[in-house]
Amino acid sequence: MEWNPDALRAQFCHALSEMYKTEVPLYGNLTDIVWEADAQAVRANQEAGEDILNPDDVLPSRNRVERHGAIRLGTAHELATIRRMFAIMGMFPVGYYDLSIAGFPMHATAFRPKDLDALARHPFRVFTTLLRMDLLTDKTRKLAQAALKQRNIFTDRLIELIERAEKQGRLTSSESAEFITEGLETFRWHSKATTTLEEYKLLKAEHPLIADIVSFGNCHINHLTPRTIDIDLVQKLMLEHGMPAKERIEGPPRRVHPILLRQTSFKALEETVYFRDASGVFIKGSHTARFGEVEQRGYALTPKGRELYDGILAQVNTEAAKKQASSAEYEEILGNRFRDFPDDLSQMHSQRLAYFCYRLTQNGENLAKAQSSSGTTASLSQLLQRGILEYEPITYEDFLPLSAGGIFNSNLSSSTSQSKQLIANAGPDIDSFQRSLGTQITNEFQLYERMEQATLEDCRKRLGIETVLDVN
Ligand code: OOG
Ligand code: NI
Repeated sequence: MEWNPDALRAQFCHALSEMYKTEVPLYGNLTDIVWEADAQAVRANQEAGEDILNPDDVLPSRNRVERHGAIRLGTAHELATIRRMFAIMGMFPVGYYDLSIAGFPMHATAFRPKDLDALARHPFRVFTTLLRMDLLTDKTRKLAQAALKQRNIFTDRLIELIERAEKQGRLTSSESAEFITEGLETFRWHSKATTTLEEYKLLKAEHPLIADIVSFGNCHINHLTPRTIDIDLVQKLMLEHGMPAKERIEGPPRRVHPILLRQTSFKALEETVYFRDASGVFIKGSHTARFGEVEQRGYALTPKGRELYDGILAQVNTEAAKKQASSAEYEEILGNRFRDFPDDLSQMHSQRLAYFCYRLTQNGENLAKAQSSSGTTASLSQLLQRGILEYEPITYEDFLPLSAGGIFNSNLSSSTSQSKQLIANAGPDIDSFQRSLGTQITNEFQLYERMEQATLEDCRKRLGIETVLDVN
């Protein structure tokens, strides 16, 4: 088969998903539940006479295979190498996430395809976290550095294949197959820790995620996330199947016009891990890190829309904390407060809360053919009012791990007070992240903005209009 990065990404994602199913069988059950929920949602839609005859209209093929994963890395070299590995699969760093706001000594980016075509072919993304050595206490940093120095999370053959792909711009089909098998080794679970039980406990006392990053020989995938069109139904089915589901769905409430991201998961499993004791003998212990998650994606918000979202969520959390709300009460507060976020496309468009793709209506197509508007100037609102253009929201392709406004009470209970202080005083450090990465991160807002502008520019050209006014 002809080599192309999109096909390689799709195959890699599939192989990773199959591997994770054998490692965490509950994840396999979760993907079955997602299929069931999506089928039910489509049926319910059809029965309600919603005029959706083709399930693929609601469920484009990309949804059915869509996954995101998450990994946590320890060193700049690991991050830079992962960047090279993902680039071969057409995945690039988009967005910077400062996790110190939630009390984690980590920051992150997401590797994902950037353009609409590639996203439509396969939207695999990996949320990739880097440990921040500057936010560790001296003792923990020394321990972490010593453990990380000894490990190599990439096989030698994978490095050869990466170099080959970089040099030649492609891999043969047998090399691609090897790239997948070798690449999986970076993400595979190992039940033997590389640290002693004593070291593990020290790391864990400072923050459980430090122990998760430092104590193993590679960067095991810690969850995979299929996408659904009805997350409320998935949550219900998870509970019915007796899965250890989280109490409630994170993110915005259910809406007619969904925004950003709603997520739920089953809780991380406690797994047996073998640690060496001081005399080098393996002893039994346990570690809790791996889980399964599900998400429903909505529309990408502009910085203005995001600010509104963050502000409302902050109010929700303050109110819920004051009332010590149960999850049912939280749901109610969420619903009430989110009335301030218009659930109406034309409002979201006119207030510039979300990003949109523009296209010609049938009327617009006719005008384009006739070239009757050639050389004129028109405003965007005129073109919309006259039914020449129409718009459709752009899907949010990024993450919402801990939206700034959503954090009201950082969960630092397991941190020592010195490290707590270090993390609390930290701010984002995108420069250091980019230095470690060895490249610039693409700003996600700019990416959506450019997508929007490109569709408008395409319409303008086809209509032969000179300029389109009042765009923003
Ligand atoms: C962060 C994972 C973030 C999501 O869906 O927001 C993420 C972590 O590694 O703990 O996957
Ligand atoms: Ni996730």
